[in-house]
Amino acid sequence: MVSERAAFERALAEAARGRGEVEPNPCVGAALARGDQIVGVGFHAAYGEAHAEAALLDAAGSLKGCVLYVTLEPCSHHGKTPPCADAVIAARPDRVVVLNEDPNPKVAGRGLARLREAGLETSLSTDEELRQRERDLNRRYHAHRARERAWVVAKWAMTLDGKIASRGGDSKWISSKASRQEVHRLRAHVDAVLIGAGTALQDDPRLTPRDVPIVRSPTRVVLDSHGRLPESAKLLQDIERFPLRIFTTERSCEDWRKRLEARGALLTVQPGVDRVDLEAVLVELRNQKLERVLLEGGSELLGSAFDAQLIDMVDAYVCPRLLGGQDAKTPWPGQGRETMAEALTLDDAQWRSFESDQRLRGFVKY
Ligand code: AOF
Ligand code: ZN
Repeated sequence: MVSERAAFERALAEAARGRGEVEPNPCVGAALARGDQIVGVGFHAAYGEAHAEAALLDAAGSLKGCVLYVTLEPCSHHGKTPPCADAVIAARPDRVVVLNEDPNPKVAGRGLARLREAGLETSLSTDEELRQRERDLNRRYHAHRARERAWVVAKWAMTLDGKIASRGGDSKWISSKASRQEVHRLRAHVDAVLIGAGTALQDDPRLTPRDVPIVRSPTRVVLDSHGRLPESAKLLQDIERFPLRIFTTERSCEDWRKRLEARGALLTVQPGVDRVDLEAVLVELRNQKLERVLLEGGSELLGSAFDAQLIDMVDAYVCPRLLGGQDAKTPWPGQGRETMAEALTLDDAQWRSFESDQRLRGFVKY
């Protein structure tokens, strides 16, 4: 017989494979045991994609005579995917063991209750050490649940001397083709892609995922305090597939708002401010179920997001080019930090290469 410990060791190792790809979702892993063998595993590999149980069940045959071990309670709600509890019930393993309940109020014990009501023998593990390892693995998930705003991934590509655009504002292209392709893949795994109006004017980007499988259709979001985005902007194309939301202030002209709305953009006016308040935007996005946001610049917006401690994860591409110059753009202008003791550090930082570039991905610790 595979021991509970051995099965969960494997399931936890599977769960950890999703780190960096699934946040703010939890890392979840599953293992299927029959007799003295683990006959199947699965994990939640990327935000918006299949949950661990679904990944395992897709690959497994009959579950008769099997025990299913899952690191987190199977979900009971319809999110981006159907409830895992229902899939487990349909597959009918002999027994289900889970490490911890899902703190998501939409689940919170209901997944386990559903399995029991369907007559499946279901239990929570009593191994405190294993249960604690699951909580440690998902401490960012728990912390995120306790707050109100969306999760923010900041992405930028910079030259070896740390510039994200030349002094003339040019940034096409700092990074390699492979890096840019990876960014398109990331756009397909977020709910929203966010930029400032300066970048929208300078680069005229579309912000859509291209030449990659579309898992989600991200909403494009522009912070445009003064109403500068022209009607000719490429962001106004493809608006049915990839919604466009613009946050502005009372300083933008009414006529401009009406014209963009007529083109299908969703306008939100923040009252009583001269500049759009990023934190309020992130709260609003989460209320709209846009949980995972990719912040793509520019320099000013990244800087104020760092100053305001609103960046959760960083994807920084370091590229073998140099631009030089005092006035070239950097990823954190604004106030910054005075001493090394106050410098931000990245947790779980990992390097990966994309052609000639290196990407550093890590979680920002405040
Ligand atoms: C599971 N198995 O592998 C994960 C679960 O946005 P969605 O639809 O992917 O749903 C995310 C929520 O689902 C997340 O907040 C948490 O409650 C649960 N995550 N549940 O049964 C999994 N990743
Ligand atoms: Zn699920």
